Amino acid sequence: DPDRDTAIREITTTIVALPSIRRHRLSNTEMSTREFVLVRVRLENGVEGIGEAAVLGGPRWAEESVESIKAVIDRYLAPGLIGCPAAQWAGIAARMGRAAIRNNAAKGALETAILDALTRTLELPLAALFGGALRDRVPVLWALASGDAEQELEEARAKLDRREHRDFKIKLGFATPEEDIARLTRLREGLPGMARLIVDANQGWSEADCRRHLPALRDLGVSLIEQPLPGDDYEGMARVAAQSPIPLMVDEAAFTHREIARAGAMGCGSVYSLKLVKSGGLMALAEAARVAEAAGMELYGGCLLEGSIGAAAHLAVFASLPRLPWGCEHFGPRMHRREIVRDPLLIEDFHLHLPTGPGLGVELDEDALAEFARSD
Ligand code: MUC
Ligand code: MG
Repeated sequence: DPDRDTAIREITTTIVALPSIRRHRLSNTEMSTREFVLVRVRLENGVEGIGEAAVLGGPRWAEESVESIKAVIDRYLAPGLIGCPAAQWAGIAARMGRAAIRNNAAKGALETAILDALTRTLELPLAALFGGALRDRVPVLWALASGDAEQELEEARAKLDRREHRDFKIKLGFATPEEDIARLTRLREGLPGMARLIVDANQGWSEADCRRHLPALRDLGVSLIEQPLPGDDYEGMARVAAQSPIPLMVDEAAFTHREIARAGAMGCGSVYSLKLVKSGGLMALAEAARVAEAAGMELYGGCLLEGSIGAAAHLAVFASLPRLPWGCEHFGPRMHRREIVRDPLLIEDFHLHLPTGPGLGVELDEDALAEFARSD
């Protein structure tokens, strides 16, 4: 009986803390160690699946923290899923929805692990569940976020020289807009090989800041402005977008399908950043892409600095999308000094390559996991 063989037997969670290559700054948070929750799901047939629940510098990018994610999974989500057949993912998502509202990173990692185990059992790549991969690699940008222009120039030049990244996302909002523009100018001048220049203010600018500084961003050849205003200021974003010569990208403003539809209908932006931690599941992530496109937004493959496990999960969906004009930003696997997988994802020729093999296509490194599992 396939349903009995693929019933969920056990779910475990581990908080992992990996050292980053450098401090990563955002308008409202920063991190030097990346913490996440590893979710492991074992089926009755013995097959194990894995998933990654990401946060960024504590409960600051969104409300979830590694501690809350672990507690919500262990106490509220996991018990109701024991015995559920892995192929019944719609029923599993409904059960999780009844057990806890939001908690999207927790739900997303749990669903990833279940679908990984299911597709490993079926000996299919995870992308098969989303219609199959339409591409085997996705363009990938690199984020500059130390705030020190000279360090950022050196970092970006190394990426260009190694042909790993030519598109860059510059994090703004932890300095004044004037300081940000000076830093951007320095980066633009110092990096003639840069292709796309994207900026993300992580809700740190006001509407007046946008009015004052959009012309300078246009003169610097900025391709995309991500979430300049607070996520709940739909009216402000719509006013800024209406007068901006540069497309705006909706990030923190829209998690649910209804928020995406509303942001699109109100004209808050013309690009949407897809993220597992916003959608709360890979199935919902694939749906979010359809909703965003139907609401008039182009698609961008967003991240929350996931490592290879979370990046592979996103890639399974991204690879199946008919259109992904902005590529993705899953540079996370290169933000760590060490990873907990044996086969970190490959970045080559400015693209992130889809792993091969069944399921997610990445394998846990138990020794590294033991080393970096957080004990407290
Ligand atoms: C965000 O807001 O986009 C993704 C890349 C990065 O540098 O920060 C994150 C979150
Ligand atoms: Mg963002």
